[in-house]
Amino acid sequence: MQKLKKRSWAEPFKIKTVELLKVTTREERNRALKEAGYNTFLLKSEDVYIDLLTDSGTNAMSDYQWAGLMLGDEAYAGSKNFYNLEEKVQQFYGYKYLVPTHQGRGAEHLISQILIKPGDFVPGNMYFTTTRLHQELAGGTFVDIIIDEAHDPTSTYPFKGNIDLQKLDDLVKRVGAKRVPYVSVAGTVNMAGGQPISMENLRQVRQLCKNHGIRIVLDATRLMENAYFIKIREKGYQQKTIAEILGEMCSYSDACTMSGKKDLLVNIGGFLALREHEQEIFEEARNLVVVYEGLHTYGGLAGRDMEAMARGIEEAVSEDHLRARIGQVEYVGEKLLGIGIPIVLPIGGHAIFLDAKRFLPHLKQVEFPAQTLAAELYLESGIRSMERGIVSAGRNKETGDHYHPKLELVRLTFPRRVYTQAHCDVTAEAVEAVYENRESVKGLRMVYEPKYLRFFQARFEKLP
Ligand code: PM9
Repeated sequence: MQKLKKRSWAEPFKIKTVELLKVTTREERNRALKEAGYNTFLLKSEDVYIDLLTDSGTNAMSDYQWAGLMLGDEAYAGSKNFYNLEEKVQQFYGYKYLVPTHQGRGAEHLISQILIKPGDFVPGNMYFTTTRLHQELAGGTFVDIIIDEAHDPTSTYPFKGNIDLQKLDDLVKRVGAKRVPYVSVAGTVNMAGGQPISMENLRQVRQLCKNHGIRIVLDATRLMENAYFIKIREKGYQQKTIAEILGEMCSYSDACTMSGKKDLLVNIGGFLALREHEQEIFEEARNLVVVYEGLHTYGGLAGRDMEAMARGIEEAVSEDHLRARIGQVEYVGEKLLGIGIPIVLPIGGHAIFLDAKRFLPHLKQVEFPAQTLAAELYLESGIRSMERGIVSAGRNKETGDHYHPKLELVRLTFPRRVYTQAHCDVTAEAVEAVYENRESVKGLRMVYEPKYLRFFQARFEKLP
């Protein structure tokens, strides 16, 4: 008998309730896809079998979180759920001040409006769509200072979310520290493939910023997952708890923006949080939040949403949870690698990223290979994924030209605690089926392009 070598990850939960899925025919999917203009964001959810569009707001809440909903204190002001959330943010992230927002971009809006002046430069470890847009709307210019390895899908460097200190230093020398309001540091880096930043790098960035008097604003959306990667990959962290690693990461920042819809296991919610020395910025943020989101003790959320997020923090910081969450993504990634599918390496935290440039090498980038591949995967199987390439990158605001990102990817994003291993197997088989027919796949042309964040609503037609 063959001996089993590896101990498997497994979910540290059992299933209490289920949501039934609709299985569609190819003909129905073809019709749905045409109606959606070949944009998976425009598909109706009921026409989707396995929904790997995003891990944002699509997580399954626990019975503990659902119970928390019943404890929602829906007072207009001073809800007890706000104070509970504040306490959890202080305890696990170490930020004293909390400003709740309806989701991550609400927090990005506030911090961008407060800190960025027209003409400023905001360096970051690769752009994120909503983050960069808010920086630009405030008059700033985003500058990518991530290490070069992050733009190479074949590099197996374990911390591809790291910042290139030389690039940061060069920028500060070129434009002057006064025109750099903060460095925007994400962990993990979504557009690079869910890649982590190392603690060592973060510490060095902190030192450099300190020397220049520049703030660090963390995008803490998937920081728990980043902390897990540090624990398993970085020397000296194996014996630390996720909470300790998380706390240390945040200690190298001045503030964070958070989309609670990812790490924090909820369907809606976010916040801006600031360290003790940032009282002035906090006062401004809690003044501005009443204009755009809601009173400073709810920020666009119901009391029950804040309670679910507070309880989500407690569950998300569990190592067992993270091992299973990241283990599931790794399971799919290894399966795909085993059948020769080109994916971004190393396997990231929240998603598998198919490398559309290598998957469909006969398509030019302006024929939207990743958009095409996402559409083909849906047609084949009813599995919904997301383009993360030239469409997501948008246009240069000065020249009006498409950005041509090096990474042309399709993201298979795994909601937390939602899909089973059999769903993972079906997904890998569907990707394989598309891969086998890849040579016959034709590209797309864009026929409608909205002004902001075009990937959400753009429409396409098949090229003849
Ligand atoms: N991320 C995602 O699917 C949802 C919207 S974009 C398709 O990955 C980071 C790192 C994110 C993020 C959202 C936001 C914005 C900020 N930072 O969606 O506004 O991944 O809650 O957060 C999405 P909200």
